[in-house]
Amino acid sequence: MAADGGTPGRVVAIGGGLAAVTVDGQERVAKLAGRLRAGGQPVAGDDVLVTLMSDGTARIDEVGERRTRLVRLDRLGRGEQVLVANAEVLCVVAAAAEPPLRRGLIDRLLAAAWVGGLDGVLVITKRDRIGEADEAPAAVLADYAALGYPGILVDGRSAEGMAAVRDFLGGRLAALVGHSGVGKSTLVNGLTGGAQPTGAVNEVIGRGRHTTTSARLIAGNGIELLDTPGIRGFALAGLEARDLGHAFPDIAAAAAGCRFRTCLHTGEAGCAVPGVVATERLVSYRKLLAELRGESDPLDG
Ligand SMILES: Nc1nc2c(ncn2[C@@H]2O[C@H](COP(=O)(O)OP(=O)(O)OP(=O)(O)O)[C@@H](O)[C@H]2O)c(=O)[nH]1
Ligand SMILES: [Mg+2]
Ligand SMILES: [Zn+2]
Repeated sequence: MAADGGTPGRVVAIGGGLAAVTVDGQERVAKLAGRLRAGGQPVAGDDVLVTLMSDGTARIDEVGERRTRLVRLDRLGRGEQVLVANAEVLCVVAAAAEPPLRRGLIDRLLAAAWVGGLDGVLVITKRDRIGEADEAPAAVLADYAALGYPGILVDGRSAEGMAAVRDFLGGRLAALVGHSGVGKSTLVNGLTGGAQPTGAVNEVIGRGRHTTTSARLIAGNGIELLDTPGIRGFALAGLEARDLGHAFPDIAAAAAGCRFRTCLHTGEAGCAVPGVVATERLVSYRKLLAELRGESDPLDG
């Protein structure tokens, strides 16, 4: 029974067919209206319209238009899966050590940021785990900064590292994304003051797990962040193979020199990209291109 109608709210987490939503600064468990269950389900970060029920719960009736979205191919490889909505920044988190830093996932996620309209940035954690002489993470940061993706290297468990990330994000809503164990939740908890999940969130996504299992919007200390579960594989979605070059700023710039406007930079005559674009970036691009063209399976590695 509806006690109210059309109240604006925000999705904090989704799980088990339910949502935790903030309405007027209060978290509530919400059901999804029937037509939303069929498709177009809300995700963490979504603006929604809810009906408040007399028993203190709510029902989500409408999902607002998304300003940005982080989207990937779903696990069956059939459709798109939106992970979070309305983040301004995609903060790719990688560790300097444990797990080892790999560029492939970084390139993938930065391409997904382009697809979804987010600014891409990079945070490398576990600075304390490498020696002063290890320049590899700094070199990675310099490479991406040159492409227009700023980044920092921090010890995410130190007050200094936390303050650096806070300044770096500058009050923008960031979604933290990366492999499991890189320190996303450590940063989110540290920055927001370690706010414990409310009853509503616990009811929706379950309590007491160390590893993050669902995306979650967390607010505290005057900052809001989207924490996400560790990513194993991330298959790009939401773009055509012919547009992939636009998702790589270095390739997009170099492509102006290609003989053919339709050049896909896979060995065509007169291609200007090899030699200009870093080999590792080209490898990432070609791997993604093969996946988007259905020549390799994005979900088996
Ligand atoms: N030495 C060191 N350890 C860190 C740092 N940041 C995080 N850790 C540790 O790394 C482990 C994993 O951290 P989490 O924050 O849970 O990692 P996560 O990215 O949220 O992992 P998932 O939720 O599984 O995706 C924890 O034991 C943290 O204490 C860091 O900068 N330095
Ligand atoms: Mg986590
Ligand atoms: Zn080319």
